[in-house]
Amino acid sequence: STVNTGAEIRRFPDGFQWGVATSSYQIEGAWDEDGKGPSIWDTYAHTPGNIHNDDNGDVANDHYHRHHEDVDLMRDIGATAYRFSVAWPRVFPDGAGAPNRAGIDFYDRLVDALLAAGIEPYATLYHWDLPQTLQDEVGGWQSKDTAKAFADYAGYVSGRLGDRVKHYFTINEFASFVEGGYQGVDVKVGGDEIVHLGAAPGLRLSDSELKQVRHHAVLGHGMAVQAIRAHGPAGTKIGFADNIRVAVPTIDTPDHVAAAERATRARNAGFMTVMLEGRYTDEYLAEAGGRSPVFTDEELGIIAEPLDFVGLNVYKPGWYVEPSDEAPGYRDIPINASHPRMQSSWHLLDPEVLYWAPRLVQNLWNPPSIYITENGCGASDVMAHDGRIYDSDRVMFLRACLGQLQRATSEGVPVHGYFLWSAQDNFEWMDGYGNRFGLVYVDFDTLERTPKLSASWFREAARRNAVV
Ligand code: GBH
Repeated sequence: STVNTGAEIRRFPDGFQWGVATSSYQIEGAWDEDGKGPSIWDTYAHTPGNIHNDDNGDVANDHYHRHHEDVDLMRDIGATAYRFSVAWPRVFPDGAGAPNRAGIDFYDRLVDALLAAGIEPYATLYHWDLPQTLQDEVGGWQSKDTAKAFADYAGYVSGRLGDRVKHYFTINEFASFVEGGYQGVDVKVGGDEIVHLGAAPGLRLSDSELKQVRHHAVLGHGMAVQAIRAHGPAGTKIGFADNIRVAVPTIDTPDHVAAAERATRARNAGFMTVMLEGRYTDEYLAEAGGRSPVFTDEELGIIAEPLDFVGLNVYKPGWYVEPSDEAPGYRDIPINASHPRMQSSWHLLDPEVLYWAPRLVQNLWNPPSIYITENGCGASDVMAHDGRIYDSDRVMFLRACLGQLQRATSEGVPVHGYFLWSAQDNFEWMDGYGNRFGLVYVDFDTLERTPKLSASWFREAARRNAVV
């Protein structure tokens, strides 16, 4: 008699992509080689005091020179897809003007290597490494000129790679580079000492000014979608990869789920909601004095250019909500101190967010297709036994998260792929090399790569297209 093992029951739909993800600044290194211009992250990380241990991405994983080895590793891990980002200042050293042939040639070689290994390339066009020239000359995303330059660059890349790259994500995590880079937060660290946490370019704009930056970012997204459709071959598929803030209901009943939908729509008003609805909510327009953003109806149309898919970076619940009879129809639930976390200070643990994120997005906006463009966790590693690298917490995390994602697909939510962050340990922004997210361990002295226990788990899950 046959026994239904978990793997037989907990299968994903046929054709589901088992991907891994990285970004240019976090792995490439070669920061000033072959004509690449500096990015705001080069500048930010070269400024003492911004990054843990004053680490930087000058060498990082040296992926620029080791991409063949890295593609082999991805194939060994069983990845069917790879989400990488193109470094804008490699392709346009000054952000605009003449393209740098050697820069685009690198991605050309990478894409060929991926296809030869049977791995589908998915390209992200902006993962935060803005050309420094655009920051210096027009104030980066504070100016509409940056949105225009982004669209020109996106059109050029899709024209050059479009015969082989069929899927593009315009922008990665709007809130992370807009809120982090253009405002940041002051945090109390013991006693009265206050530390400013941020991201490149490290500005401190007002709430009202920030709304204009958000507007230029979503406008840049929409203009890039149009440019890719104009320059790439017919059938090219386009979306964004956003870190949606997910309101998680504590009870799965219609009134609680409706409250979570209202809350999720409201808290994503400056990014996902306007990109998928083509209008700013009245509540959002009234925020911060109501004078910003300044925009036209034509721009709203561009921002809401129809998409082929929505990409969601999902690590943690945004927060929890319950219904309320008073406006806005939901109430935030405080999170108590003993709620479990993963290694990163921000990383609240709730695997169910991999179920709720796509389900709420489907209920609210019903996109044709959804990808989980990032999920994963920072973790320490144990190398104690037989020279092998053990990361049992990551295995726990992945199995639980993918179990919830499988639950969503089994209920008909159209999720067509999952990209694990990350293919390898890499430069984790403000944490430098002090926080490891990889399926593959990287020794940052020798740059030797070694797959972890979690890589064995991923390979088997991908092979069976199921939670194992
Ligand atoms: C993603 O960023 C990035 O796309 C990727 O480059 C990065 O390496 C990866 O995840 C792992 O961190 O409001 O509590 O969420 C996520 C980075 C976004 C995490 C902003 C912290 C702010 C605190 N972050 N977030 S919170």
